[in-house]
Amino acid sequence: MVFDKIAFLRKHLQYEEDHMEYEPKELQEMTAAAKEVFKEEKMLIRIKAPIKIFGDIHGQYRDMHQIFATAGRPDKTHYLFLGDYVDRGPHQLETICCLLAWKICYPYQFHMLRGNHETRNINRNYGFWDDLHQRFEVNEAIMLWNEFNALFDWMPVAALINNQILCMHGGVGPTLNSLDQITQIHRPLSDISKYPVAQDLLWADPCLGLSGFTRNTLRGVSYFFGEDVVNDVCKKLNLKLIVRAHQMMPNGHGFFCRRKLVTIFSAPNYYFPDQINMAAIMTLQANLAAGFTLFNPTKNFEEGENEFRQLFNENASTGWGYASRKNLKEPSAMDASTSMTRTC
Ligand SMILES: [Mn+2]
Repeated sequence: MVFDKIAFLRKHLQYEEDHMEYEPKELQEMTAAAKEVFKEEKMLIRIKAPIKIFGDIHGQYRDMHQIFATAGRPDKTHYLFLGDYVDRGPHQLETICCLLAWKICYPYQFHMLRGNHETRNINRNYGFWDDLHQRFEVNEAIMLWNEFNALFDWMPVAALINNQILCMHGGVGPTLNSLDQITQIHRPLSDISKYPVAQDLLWADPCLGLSGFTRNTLRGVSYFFGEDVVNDVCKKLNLKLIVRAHQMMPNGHGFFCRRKLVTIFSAPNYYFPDQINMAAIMTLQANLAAGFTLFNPTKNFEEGENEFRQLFNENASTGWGYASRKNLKEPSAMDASTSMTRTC
């Protein structure tokens, strides 16, 4: 039987439904179809603006749909995703299935890069395996986990927008000297540690106050890189900007190196219950003018209501609404510094 991609996509358009039932066979067929689509692409995909860019999603299915509802459905809008679809969040299988459904149906306007969580060592231990294991018989779970990871081995690791903006999940390492090096990475890429260029694209982090590279002690693999590295890489590869994800940002995005590098993070209220963070996506217009849209978490409606009540009560007592604005968290691009490091 031929995989019915339209029916599979339709299943994921019911936004209010965040738990989906899947047959192992349909997931096997879906991953096989998705793998064929990725095989048609290069390790470095070359795409054009206008485009909207997502950072990490990590199984936050409802939040992802909330962003689509505002930013535009993927059949009407060009998207680039910077990886980390699975692990940690509440609806990992739904998230990766929904994204792959869009990818299969709209391969030329829906672009997905690989994140460090789309690797076996990581998604065995940080949630995706457990999600599969809880839903399926163990033999089916093993088969599906292997199929998904075999598919991840074919995902591209970088994107170049209008020949000027390089996008990846993590960052850059000391062995990256040309874009051809990325294109020449052999696939399927099952052991990322054998390819330093790929490993750094998936794992590296920027670091304030650093010159050059140092071992990435936060991750245990790859490097931290300084602002001088961003300037050098942009010059060497003829780039205007580097766009990456991989680190939680309080306001969903953060600049580094005088806006030559930007971090995007699209999972609001991510993982750390002590800290509320917004999600952001980046919009690049055809002329490469950049903008950011910030999103509150979908699950925080009650907190918003409480804040409103508090504001209203204070208004009633003082008579002036603006006096209480000090209590509201104002989004600001400048305080979303990459010195804020969280592993993602
Ligand atoms: Mn990551």
